[in-house]
Amino acid sequence: MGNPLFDGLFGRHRGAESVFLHLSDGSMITHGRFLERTARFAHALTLLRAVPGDRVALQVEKCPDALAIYAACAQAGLVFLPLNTAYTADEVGYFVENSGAKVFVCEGARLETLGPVAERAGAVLTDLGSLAAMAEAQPAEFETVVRDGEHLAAFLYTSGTTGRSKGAMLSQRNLLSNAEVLVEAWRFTERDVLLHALPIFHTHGLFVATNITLMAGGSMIFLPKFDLEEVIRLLPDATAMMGVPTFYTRLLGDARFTRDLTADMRLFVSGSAPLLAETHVAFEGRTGHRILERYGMTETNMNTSNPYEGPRKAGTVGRPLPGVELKITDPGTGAQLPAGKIGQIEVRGPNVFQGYWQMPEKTREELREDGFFITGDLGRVDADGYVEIVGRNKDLIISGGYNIYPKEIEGVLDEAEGVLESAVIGVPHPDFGETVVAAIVPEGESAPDLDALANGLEERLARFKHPRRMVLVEALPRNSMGKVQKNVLRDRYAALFSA
Ligand code: MCA
Ligand code: AMP
Repeated sequence: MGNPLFDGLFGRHRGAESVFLHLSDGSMITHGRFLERTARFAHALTLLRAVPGDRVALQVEKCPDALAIYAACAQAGLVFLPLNTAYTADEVGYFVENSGAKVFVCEGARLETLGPVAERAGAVLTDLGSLAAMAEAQPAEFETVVRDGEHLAAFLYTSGTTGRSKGAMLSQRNLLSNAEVLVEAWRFTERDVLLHALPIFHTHGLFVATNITLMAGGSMIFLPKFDLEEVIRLLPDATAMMGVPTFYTRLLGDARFTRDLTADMRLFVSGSAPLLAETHVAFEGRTGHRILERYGMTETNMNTSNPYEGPRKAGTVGRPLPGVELKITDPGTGAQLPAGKIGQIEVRGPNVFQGYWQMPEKTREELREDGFFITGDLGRVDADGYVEIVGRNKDLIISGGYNIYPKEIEGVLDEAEGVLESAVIGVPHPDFGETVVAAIVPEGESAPDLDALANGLEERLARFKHPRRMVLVEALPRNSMGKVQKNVLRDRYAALFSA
């Protein structure tokens, strides 16, 4: 009995003197040092009385210690809960409380604001600086807590089309199986240098990018965020990059992004949002590289991928990964549809999560008894077995790779003074792919003050969720059943941000 996730990520490169992280200031951290840091944090969390199975929530800027805390959770059998740094205290409060987090790690500057949040939730609040200082004084080895594949390793919250966010419970086996498959599928080795510019509070930057690199014993150029100048400066030192489509359209917008600059790269991966076929084509024209597009979700990690060898088809997300079953079903009846027909995408495999934390009903709605998970995405499978995502059966906006649920924003707007009701939609945006527009129906004769309305969102919602435009309308378009016709609004405002 060991600890499958921890052993899988560190087993082959324990103590290695090879570099794991190249940091922007030119310094480096080896695999061996990273493992020591991990052990020290595992001790520190244990000193804070976190015991196996407890949740550890973390809302800090991207840094090596945040990764070490993730690894420490795996080693100490704790459940890691990373939170977007853009979330307001209101938003964070829900996650910490709902998860029953034992420890909550935040930035020093937010200690005061988050104090009441942690207190309400009954979590031990510490700032990263204090935790790091505590860790520093601990031994560099920690006796790895024994776990099996079914034990939980992480909670990631994902909003819903109705109601509050749900904590997707991911087991050790969910994370490990997907990393193993992807290392193989994308041919990662210890010679790889991954340019890492994604946030590490989501599946893409944490489980896909980091787990794969750790498992392969490779290294990452670890940037605090996507910064075009830095990415262009450092690309020649990298062999691979993972990004959301916005990364690639921004790169294409810069004349310095050329075939020469990317000559030593072997792989560009895109995901989290649809990559336009035209971006795929333009990218190949400019660099000679065909972006490898894959498809995943918080609840499932990665489901499908275009092949490493073989045709990477623009506008598709490739075939199901080894071990993953995928079928297209009728959204009404759940019956499987024949090849070529459009329907909802369902997936099953060792990658599929364990359900939503303390929400058995929500879990039953989306995770069938036979293990198939209803993704809420609409697609079809072509004659070669490639999956094409054609739309969503869920009211969701994906802006720059961040998921935004209209329902959540409408809830806040509808409570505001002077607003009778609202409808939030996503419209095409040249940089973010989609962006948020709110149609507002005033309550009385006089129109609400839109600036005041925008200010009112500040404390409630992370800024990336704020509508980029609010428009006043007399009434919302509705069908004969009284349901708001968002497609009518989307058509009406489709060109608001056209380049
Ligand atoms: C930042 N802002 C945004 C976004 N990001 N607004 C809308 N959508 C966004 N994605 C806002 C900020 O609130 C701020 O607003 C202003 O833009 C500038 O902020 P800054 O941080 O400088 O923005 P940026 O650096 O230009 O960020 C854009 C970005 C970033 C690089 C595209 O959003 C990013 O790294 N996205 C990746 C997200 C990701 O990892 N998704 C994976 C989810 P203001 O000026 O008003 O204050 S995992 C997933 O989906 C599944 C599992 C999968 O398949 O991978
Ligand atoms: P999240 O809930 O953040 O995990 O987002 C998952 C959703 O992102 C999926 O259900 C899809 O709608 C979308 N997504 C992820 N990868 C792709 C892709 N390559 N193309 C289109 N949509 C994608």
